[in-house]
Amino acid sequence: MAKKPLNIGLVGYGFMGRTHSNGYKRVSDFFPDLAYRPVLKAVCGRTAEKAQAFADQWGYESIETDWKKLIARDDIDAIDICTPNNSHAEISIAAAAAGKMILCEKPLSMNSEQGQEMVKAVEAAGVPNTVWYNYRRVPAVSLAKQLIDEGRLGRIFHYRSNFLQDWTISEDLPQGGAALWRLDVNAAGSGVTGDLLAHCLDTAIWLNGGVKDVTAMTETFVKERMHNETGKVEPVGIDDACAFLCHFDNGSLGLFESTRYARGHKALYTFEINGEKASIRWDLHDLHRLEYFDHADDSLIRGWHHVHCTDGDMPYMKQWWVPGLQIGYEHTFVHQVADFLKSIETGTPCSPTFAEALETQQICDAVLQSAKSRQWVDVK
Ligand code: SOE
Repeated sequence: MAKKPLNIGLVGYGFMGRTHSNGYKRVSDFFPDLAYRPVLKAVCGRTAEKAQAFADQWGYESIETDWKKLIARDDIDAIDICTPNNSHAEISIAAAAAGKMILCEKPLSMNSEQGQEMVKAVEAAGVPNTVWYNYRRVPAVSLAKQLIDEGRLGRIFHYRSNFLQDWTISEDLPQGGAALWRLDVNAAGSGVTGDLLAHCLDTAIWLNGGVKDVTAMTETFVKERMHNETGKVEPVGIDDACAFLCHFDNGSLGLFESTRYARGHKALYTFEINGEKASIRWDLHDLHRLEYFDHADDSLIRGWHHVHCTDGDMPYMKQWWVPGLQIGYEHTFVHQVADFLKSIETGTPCSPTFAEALETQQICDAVLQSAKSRQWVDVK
C-alpha cells in the first residue's frame, strides 16, 4: 500500500537535528507497516551555507533561513524544533497557529509559564504534538514500564535516579553560541536541571507517577566564563549540579542527582526502583540490559537477573535484528518517529505530549525555586 507522505520542516541542525533526521530516514525501512512516511522537505538555519551543507548531507530537499517562512510553507506538515530552549515557545506557538504538527526537542520550554502558553497554543489549534524525551523508548526502559504496570514490583517505596557528566569541568570552556548554548542561562533557562534532570523526571513520571513536592540544592562551580557571543567574561547563570529529594503522589520517595562535574562519567543516566515484591535498575551505559530482582524467586537462586532486551517479544525489538543482537541510542529516536506516525494514523496522542512535558517543567521549576529558597516546595 502506498504510504502517505508527512513533510518535515526541521528548525536547527545541531546534534539533535542529526538524531531526529536519522529517525525520519530509518523509520520506514524498519517499521514498514506504518501508513505515513516522513519526507525530509526542508531544513532551516540562520546561515544558508551551513543549512545547505546539512541538507546535502542528510538529504533535505530545500532550505530556509527564516523559520517564519518555513512555517508559512504549504508543503510542510510538521515542524521539528531542534533550536536552543529560548526559541521553543515562539516557534511552537507560531507553528500551532499555522496548523502544523509539532515535534519539539526537550525540555519543552525555559519555564512552566512559557510551557503553559505552548500547551494552550497546541490545544487551541488541535495539532498533534510531542516532546523528544527519547529515553522512554529504549527497549529496556519500555520493558520497565511494562513490568511496573503489570504490578510485578508491588507497592513502590523508592525511586533513585542520576544523570552524571563531566564535560564542563574546564574553566576555559566558554559559554554561549553553537554547541555551548547549554551553558548560557539566557539560551538554556537552566543548567543540568532542565537539560539532564528533565530526562530523569520524564522517565520517573512515566514509570512512577506525579511528584508532589521537592527539596533541592544546586551549585555553580565555575562562576564566570567567557561568552562566545559578546567576547567578554560574564557570570554563569546556570546550575552546574543539582540534587533533590521528593515525594511522589503514590507515597514513594525520590532521590535525584545530576552534575556535569562527575569526572569520568560521560552520560551516566541510571535509575533504580525498589518495590515491595521486586526491584529494577537500568543504566544508559549498558542500555540494552534491565536488571531485575524478584523476591518471589526460589531463595537458592534468588538474585539480580540481567535481562538482555533483544528478543522479539521485548518492546520495539521485533522491528530490528535477531535475538541477541542489540540496538543503541539512535534507535530511540527512530522509535519516537514511529510512535508519532502511528499516533497520527490512529488519532491518539504521542506521549509525552506538550501537556505531559509541562509536568516535567513544573517539577524543574519547583526544584530551582527550592534550591533558591532552601525550603520544600509544592509542585502544583
Ligand atoms: C547534554 O550533554 C546532552 O546532550 C543533553 O542535552 C541530551 O538531552 C542528553 O540526552 C545527552 O546529553
